[in-house]
Amino acid sequence: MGELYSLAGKRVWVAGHRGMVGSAIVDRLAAEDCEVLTVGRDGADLRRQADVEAWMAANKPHAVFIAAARVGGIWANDTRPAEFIYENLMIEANIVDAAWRNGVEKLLFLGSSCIYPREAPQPMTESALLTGPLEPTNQWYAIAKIAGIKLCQAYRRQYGCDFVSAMPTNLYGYRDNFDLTSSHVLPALMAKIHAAKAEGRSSFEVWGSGRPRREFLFAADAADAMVFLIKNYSGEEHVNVGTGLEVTIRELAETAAQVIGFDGEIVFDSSKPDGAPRKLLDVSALAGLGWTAKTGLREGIRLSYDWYLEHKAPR
Ligand code: GFB
Repeated sequence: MGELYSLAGKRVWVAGHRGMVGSAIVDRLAAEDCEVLTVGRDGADLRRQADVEAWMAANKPHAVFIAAARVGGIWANDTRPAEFIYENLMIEANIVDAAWRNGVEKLLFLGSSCIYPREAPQPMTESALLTGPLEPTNQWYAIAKIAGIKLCQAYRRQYGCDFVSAMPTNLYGYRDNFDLTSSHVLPALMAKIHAAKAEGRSSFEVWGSGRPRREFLFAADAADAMVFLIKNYSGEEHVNVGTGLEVTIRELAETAAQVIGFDGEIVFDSSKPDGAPRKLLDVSALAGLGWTAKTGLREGIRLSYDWYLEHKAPR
């Protein structure tokens, strides 16, 4: 089936180009015949409507990826609720509205699998949205991202905008955030295992019980899925983006330790929250469109850890 939308010869803005997903999308777009536009905070504060309107009017992108967001792991989400709901609402509202005003042909909004109810039947289909209470630790971010989906749907209905939404699962990869207070689990484990190994310690700490299950998609694969969707999908409903595979946090820690080459013990810190017990995505809608993930977890951890060693590991 031919592409619904071609990027050839187009100006494509990647909002959030410095982040893990945004930078992966910029890397992936190198294979497309398009002009990639980016803007730093000094050029436009995406939380400020006037900044976004001025930049959009001056640069007139044909297509937009909203990969800009205030993101973080369970601890950051649970302890900084105002930042997570305010900044994400402002960024998405400013960009979606300015995109409409400036005639953007195609926009893809990135959300997260935390938008689904804590007890949603697993694996979670797109139709599970808003069918039950959210996971408390990330309800603020989830509400903002649900609003983003609704923004794209509303502008499609009222103004005919071809704006679509993608809901990726937990992501990891190059240029991830390895700060232990704000990061997601996998980069945190890599940093902690690396430190334990380097310091000759006999154990490393894992938050919670180790029993929650999570799905992990390598960021470069996620970027490929986003480019695939902006070209091949046009519809109101958001699309799940993941691998359809899950592991327990204990299995994840054991795998990361094997890849990194550390055979010490895991110490579980039960004072930290487990968060959602599971949040496995049903990825059959995306598969039906013609895309499936390529990078397995062990290979992705190896690639990510090699990047960490080269760019982030303490010397
Ligand atoms: O990745 P994570 O922070 O976010 O935590 P969520 C996943 C699981 O890993 C939780 C456990 O059960 C954590 O308790 N975990 C174990 C750790 N050790 C660590 C550690 O050292 N650091 C961290 N961060 N976790 C996020 C949402 O939920 O998922 C975000 O809060 C976003 O908004 C993201 O949706 C994709 O998977 O629990």
